[in-house]
Amino acid sequence: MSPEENKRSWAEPYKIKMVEPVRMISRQEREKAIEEAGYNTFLLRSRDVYIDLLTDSGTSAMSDRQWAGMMMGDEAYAGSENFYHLEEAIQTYYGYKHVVPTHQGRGAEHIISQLMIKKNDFVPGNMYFTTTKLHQELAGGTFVDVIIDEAHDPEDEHPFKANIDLNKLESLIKNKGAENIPYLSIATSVNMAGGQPISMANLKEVRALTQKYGIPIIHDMTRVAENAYFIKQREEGYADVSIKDIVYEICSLTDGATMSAKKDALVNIGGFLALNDEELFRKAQNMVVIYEGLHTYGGMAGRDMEALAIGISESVDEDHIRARVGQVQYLGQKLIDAGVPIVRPIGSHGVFLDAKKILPHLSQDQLPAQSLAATLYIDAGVRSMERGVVSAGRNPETGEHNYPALELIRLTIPRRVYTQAHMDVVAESVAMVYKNREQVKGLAFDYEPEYLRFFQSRFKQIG
Ligand code: PLI
Repeated sequence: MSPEENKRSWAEPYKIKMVEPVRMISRQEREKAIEEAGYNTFLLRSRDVYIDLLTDSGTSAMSDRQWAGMMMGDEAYAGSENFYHLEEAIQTYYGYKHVVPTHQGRGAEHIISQLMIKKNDFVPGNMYFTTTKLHQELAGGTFVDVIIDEAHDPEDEHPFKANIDLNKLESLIKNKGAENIPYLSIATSVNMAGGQPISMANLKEVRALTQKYGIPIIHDMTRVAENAYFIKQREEGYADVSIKDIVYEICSLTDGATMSAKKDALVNIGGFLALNDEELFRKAQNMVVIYEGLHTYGGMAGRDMEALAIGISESVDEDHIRARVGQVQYLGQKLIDAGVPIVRPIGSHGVFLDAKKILPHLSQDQLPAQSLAATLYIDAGVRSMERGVVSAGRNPETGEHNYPALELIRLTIPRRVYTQAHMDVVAESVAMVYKNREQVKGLAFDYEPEYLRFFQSRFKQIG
């Protein structure tokens, strides 16, 4: 594209064929709703939400091709035709040899963790993800963060904040012994860092280092196409490489993958574990029948697998990914222009507000991000998600809160769902909340479940 063309306005590469009405309830009703939800946006009813930016997981709009695929569901218990379509799509676009379907990402995380991690193992990774880390811990392992330091600084403009710090990784291997490190857990487009990418150069270096010690790499490929988009934009030598080829190359540098297909792959439900090692695959295939379903459906209906096979091909489409990440950049830039502190650079799947900076009058024990998310909902019915101390949970040994450096709320953009006008409303609402930030009060836990507490905890206002 010429520089002039690049400057011209552009629009979504689709038109809308079906609509789902949304409604804005009154401020008084919103105040009541969030109080009844224990100030936890996960506990709101979706009918009370105007613009739902809780997550991009399973909330995207499927294409007409995907819906047509849904009608081609082969709901046989065993050997569904749709499974073979899915297997072929995964082999074609990602290059992994073997596929174990699961109901969603955490189903795959459960299986790989149980199969590969033994008690007292260490699992290094480029920042934790909630469900991934919990499954590693439940299998007896300890997660160790080996991401570069820049990832923990919301203001640092490093273009590849998901990169692995090779020194941190190698000293872990030397200290703990390669035999106690079952695999390196690498995520593309790191969620908790703000949707930040890993570079191909770093991935290649990491591959060389881990190969030296015989440590395999398991790839959390939930948002791999979005990571590929940033590589194309930012990394030397990739401007003219297709997203499809970049995705394939990333996968080729790893030994297996867990996938929550509810994100990149544009479906409302689904996931898989992909592996190159035949023996490990056989074990995973055997295990999936215990926890998920037969090895040719793994918790998905035939129609879900068909929609997923089609979604995978659409996820690497150049126009799609440009519009998808472009919409996130549009919202992020509006917030930067309004002076709101957000994680920089703007991420791939959402804009992350820096609650520590916005609410300096609250300590991390007063749960600033949780409180900010509740306030934003009250202002305009916009639902976001806490990604701070509540999400980080407790240290399983000491029982103390984990205090992450990043105390954020995430405005997560579903794919192909909202318009630019919705983004404008969100930006106005965030700017309003930012203006009145001194009035935001802290929160304290009222109820706290044992696992993944951010989903179900309830809070009460303090001060
Ligand atoms: O929600 P699942 O079980 O399909 O997938 C778990 C999962 C694994 N890895 C990553 C990077 C994720 O983002 C992820 C789920 N994320 C959610 C639900 C989110 O709101 O970001």
